[in-house]
Amino acid sequence: MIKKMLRLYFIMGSTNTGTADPLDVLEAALRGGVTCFQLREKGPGALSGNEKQKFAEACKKLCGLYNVPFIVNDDVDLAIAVDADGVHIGQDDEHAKVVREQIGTHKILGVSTHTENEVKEALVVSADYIGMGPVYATSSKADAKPVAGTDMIRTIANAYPDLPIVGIGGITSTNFTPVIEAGAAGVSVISAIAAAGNPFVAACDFKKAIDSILNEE
Ligand code: TZP
Ligand code: MG
Repeated sequence: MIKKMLRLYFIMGSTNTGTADPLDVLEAALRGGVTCFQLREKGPGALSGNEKQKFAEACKKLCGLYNVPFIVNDDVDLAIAVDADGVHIGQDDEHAKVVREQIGTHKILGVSTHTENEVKEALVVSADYIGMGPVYATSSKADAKPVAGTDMIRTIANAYPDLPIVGIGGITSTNFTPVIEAGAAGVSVISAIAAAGNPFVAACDFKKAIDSILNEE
């Protein structure tokens, strides 16, 4: 189930969509077939407080209409307040063990990892999936780690064949194949959809391409 959810994992905040309305972009992405959504509200101009919560509620509602899981990045309190389907955290956020205790076992927990040790720690707290990257260069994350390619994804996928892995960082509909071939269950993208001229077409084309590689609908 989780592996299928990771297939085309769209990440967005209100500052990632240029002049387009972020809720319109999210709706277009959902219509186009994204399989999971993460609200990642950060950086200059990001919403906070009540505005952020209202935006999260609107995103969650849209995701619900398309039966797509709604995940919140970093902000565990917000995830609990809006009853999100899950939380995604990085290595610099609250420790995964604490987050798992806060959200319980019914919400999805995703953890960004870069080394085998980080993966092992994520497994101890029963992370439902791990993110790995940046696979390629990205301009969507100011403090992104050096480009990692697909080697670590391959290593981890071989060592833990059942672990759902999603690749991230600079991934597009024309360069994602090596990520899937390395053993990732899917790819997560910000700009390939959020900054596309037509996010609906971008999501549709991307989804078709991934489904054709994974040989199922
Ligand atoms: N973590 C590693 S790279 C990245 C995050 C959140 C940004 C991915 O954005 P894009 O536009 O798909 O490269
Ligand atoms: Mg984080």
